Amino acid sequence: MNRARDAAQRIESLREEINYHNRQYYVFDDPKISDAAYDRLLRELTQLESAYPQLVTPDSPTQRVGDKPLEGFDEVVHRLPMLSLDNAFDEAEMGEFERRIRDRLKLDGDEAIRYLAEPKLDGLAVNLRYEQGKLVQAATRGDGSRGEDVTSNVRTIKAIPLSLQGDDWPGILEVRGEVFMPHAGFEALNRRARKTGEKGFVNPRNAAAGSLRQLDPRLTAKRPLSFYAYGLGEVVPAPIAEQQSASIRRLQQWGLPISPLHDVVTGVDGCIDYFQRIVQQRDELAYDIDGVVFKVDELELQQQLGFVSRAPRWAIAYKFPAQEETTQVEAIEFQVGRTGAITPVARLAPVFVGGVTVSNATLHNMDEVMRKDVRPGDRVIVRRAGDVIPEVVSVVAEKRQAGARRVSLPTACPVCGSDIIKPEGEAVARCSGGLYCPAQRKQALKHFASRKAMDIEGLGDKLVDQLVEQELVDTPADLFDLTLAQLSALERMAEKSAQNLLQALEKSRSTTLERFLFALGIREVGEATAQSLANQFTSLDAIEEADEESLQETPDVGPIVAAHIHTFFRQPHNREVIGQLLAAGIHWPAVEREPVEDRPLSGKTVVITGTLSMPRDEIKQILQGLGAKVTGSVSKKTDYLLAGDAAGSKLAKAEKLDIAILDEAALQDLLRQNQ
Ligand code: 9MJ
Repeated sequence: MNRARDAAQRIESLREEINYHNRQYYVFDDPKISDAAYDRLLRELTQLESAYPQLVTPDSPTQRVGDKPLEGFDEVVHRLPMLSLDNAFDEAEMGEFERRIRDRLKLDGDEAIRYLAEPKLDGLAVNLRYEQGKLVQAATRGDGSRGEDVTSNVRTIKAIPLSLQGDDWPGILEVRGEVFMPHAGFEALNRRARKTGEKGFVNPRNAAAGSLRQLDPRLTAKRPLSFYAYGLGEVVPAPIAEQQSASIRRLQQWGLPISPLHDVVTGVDGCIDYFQRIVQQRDELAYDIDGVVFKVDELELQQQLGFVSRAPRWAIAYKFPAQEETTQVEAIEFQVGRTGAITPVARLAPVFVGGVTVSNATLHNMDEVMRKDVRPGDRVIVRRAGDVIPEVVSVVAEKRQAGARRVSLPTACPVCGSDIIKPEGEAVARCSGGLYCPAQRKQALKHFASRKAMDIEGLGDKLVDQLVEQELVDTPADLFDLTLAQLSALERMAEKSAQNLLQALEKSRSTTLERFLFALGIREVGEATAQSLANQFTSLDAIEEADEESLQETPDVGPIVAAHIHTFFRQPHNREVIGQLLAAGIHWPAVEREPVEDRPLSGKTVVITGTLSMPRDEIKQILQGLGAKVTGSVSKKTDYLLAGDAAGSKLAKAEKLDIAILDEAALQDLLRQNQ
């Protein structure tokens, strides 16, 4: 008897603890324990509940694993319609939105309107019904009046509380929000799908929709879905607050996650300012958003404004330019990169996507062309997100014309005719022509001249193309033999520009060892590796002569990279070009660094995120000066995350992995201590 009582107590406290950690993770974005420790708690609870099945309750955290499969979804009639949002696509349309509101409310000139602002998630809208604090029903939006009952599936989403926190919630509370799939989960899901030969999902939105409309909740339980609340349906007794902002904050107190990026802004200027801020952060967010939503904050004013057809007059979605569009593939061609990698590229009927006109999209490699089965003439979905290269997402299969033929990998390089080699098990095919291939030569020269390499200002892509095509330049060393007469004779090259270029070449002669190493374009030797090599060996001679074993003593240089470096320096041609470059006067100061171990961040890997007071490149140099290796993404190997303002997914990941977070003040302290 006593034992049962102890079990009941322990079960209760485990549930509280698990729910607390769920809230810390999903609602406050501030996890307090590791995934492993969380799993241990859940396991203990599961074991106790199976020993005492009479103590299982529907809102226990163990009850999220998924019920039995359904035959189909029941229909749910929404007690209050689920509205959609009007859109604005530019500042003028935002201005009109505010004008309409002011006119309708008969506001005079100086009364400012306050708006709740939040990112617009690209997921699936749901209505969650809590009765007496317990989740009793979850429904999709459907047509706004009727949706589908997806309660069993929604119960598996850990971000959604099965019972509300506290005791001051209304007896009936309908919460509206968006179910979405964060990028990391989406990528993992697609990786798994590919491994088992399944198709995977086109984008996180489709993955979220597919997961929620899955008839077997046990499968939904395995899908990494999340949720943010942004509104209310039926509430009895109402109201719970006077402002939209206060309502969602109350939802947060009751354990529902809301967007941490929400804010209250004033007037259309405040809206535009907020929009710009979110645009800046967009690429760093852990999930897709397709715009920003503004809602008149005073609920009293919302009442007065009401709604037209299916959209409230008091809200608007200021949308980003579409990131996905459909267009036609006119041809599939093969490009040759710096290291000879052959990349299939889709030539497209021009289409406006992600804010620019796109007429080429990468297909990455032949495996990808086969997997997506893209053929000339197909209609395809093209995606351009942020600064990323546009890519073909998928083919619109229904629109394929009869007779559309697959392309195959050419056997000879389209530029130089050398054999194309695709090693067994590798996705990438390469032209075997090396620097004999003009395409590789051009790319090698472009890389050599680029900002982070030799930084030869004015030596752009078009100019390199001309120089190679007119056979004025074969190797990087030839650049330094160019004369004013040769340059001035080129197309679109005034004498002044020619002089400027010669000056830029002159300036670039004085460089650093790490830039020079990076500029050589050795496979797999990026900026960070070049820096490590320079630190480790301090002279070019030492690197040239190093065997693979000693190369591998360099931080982050493994056997593959070591082999690439070693092979590079064994090629007589490469040694010759290096000799010519040095003869042309390229030089750098002696690398005299303190022994690696002595600097404050020696051996430490640092990732930078968020907005800082200096350009990233400068901060990177400072960190490297302190001995750190600076990398792009957070992993278990990261020692510190330097987080500026509005840090997003990297910060969340670092916190999850228990990685030490530095702010800019901490960096300044380190610098002061080491002056
Ligand atoms: C999204 N999708 O993030 C609304 N939404 O409000 C936000 N959608 C909405 N609000 C009223 N943040 C209807 C839809």
